[in-house]
Amino acid sequence: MIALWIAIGVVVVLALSATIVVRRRRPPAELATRTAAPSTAAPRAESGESEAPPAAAPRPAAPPALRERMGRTRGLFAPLRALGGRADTAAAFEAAEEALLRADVGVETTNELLNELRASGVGADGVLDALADQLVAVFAENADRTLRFDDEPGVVNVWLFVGVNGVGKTTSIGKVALARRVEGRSILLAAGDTFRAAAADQLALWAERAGTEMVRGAEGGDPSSVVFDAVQRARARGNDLVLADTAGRLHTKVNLVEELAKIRRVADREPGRVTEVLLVLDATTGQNAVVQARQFTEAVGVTGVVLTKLDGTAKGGVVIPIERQLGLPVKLVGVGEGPDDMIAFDPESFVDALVGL
Ligand SMILES: Nc1nc2c(ncn2[C@@H]2O[C@H](COP(=O)(O)OP(=O)(O)O)[C@@H](O)[C@H]2O)c(=O)[nH]1
Ligand SMILES: [Mg+2]
Repeated sequence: MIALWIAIGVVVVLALSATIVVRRRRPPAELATRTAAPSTAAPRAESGESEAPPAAAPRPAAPPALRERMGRTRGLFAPLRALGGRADTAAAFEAAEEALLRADVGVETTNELLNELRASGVGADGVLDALADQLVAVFAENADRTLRFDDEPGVVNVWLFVGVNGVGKTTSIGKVALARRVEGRSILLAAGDTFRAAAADQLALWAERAGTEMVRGAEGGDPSSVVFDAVQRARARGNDLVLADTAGRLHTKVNLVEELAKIRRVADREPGRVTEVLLVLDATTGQNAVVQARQFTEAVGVTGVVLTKLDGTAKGGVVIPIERQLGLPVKLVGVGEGPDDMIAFDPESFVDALVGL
């Protein structure tokens, strides 16, 4: 009899907590695009793009929820959450410090955040809430996370994807190409990683998946001329956006930096216009991602970050120093290897997923 009552109790508690979880979930964010000059924008839909009709475009899949994909970072705040108001303030701060460090927020940023929190005089039961507010405030500093797109007629937008080898540049281009096709943009891919033929082959697979054209050069060829040809071709075909892949080797050597600067200059020549330089960073590398972000920001003007592999890592906290120390907005996050595993970075969902209020 007692066992029956316990079973009923467990079912009721589970049902209640499921309702709370469902209620807390926010609608997933779309991949937003900001149009640079809305007042002079030409109507796009009637511009007679040579792409396939909308019916043939890939169908939008529901974006994955960050909370479910955040992997192991999320679990790090469980001990602090479990403390509730029962601990003394010092113990709560200790748990917060441990969670931040293990999430790879980094020593410097962790200390800064906790010092600010201490100065606010918050007690043990308020640490988690105050930390969540503080993190939301960090992200509010870089408020614009939309992907920039210039609607001026005749302009070919170029989004350059830069970053070291293996971080997920090519995969991210594929995912973005699919998402843009879904939005009705007319895209062309540029295989600017000419280091190995396999790099262009990999991009060609994504081009096929996304139903877009791709321009490639010879192995070992000049990446700038590939991007130049892609812009010309895009203009001739009526494509309004070129997604350009680049090689990520030798990032500490001067020649990659020079090469990227040259690609950027060439891509910016009429009718091309570089509207995004997206630095791709691998979340699993933790603090190393911050080092890379610093180097690339100095070398080429980065306009936003794509943080990949947020699934299955405990180092997702690295977005905090990237935003706070470098002032770079994280615009997209990769949460898997599949074509739909890319979502717009939404700070509130991230903080919600992280501290799990
Ligand atoms: N789990 C996971 N794997 C990813 C993600 N993005 C890319 N990858 C994988 O990371 C590896 C390197 O990606 P690639 O695009 O070739 O990197 P690139 O050298 O920068 O172009 C591949 O095996 C991808 O499938 C992601 O968001 N999550
Ligand atoms: Mg690649």
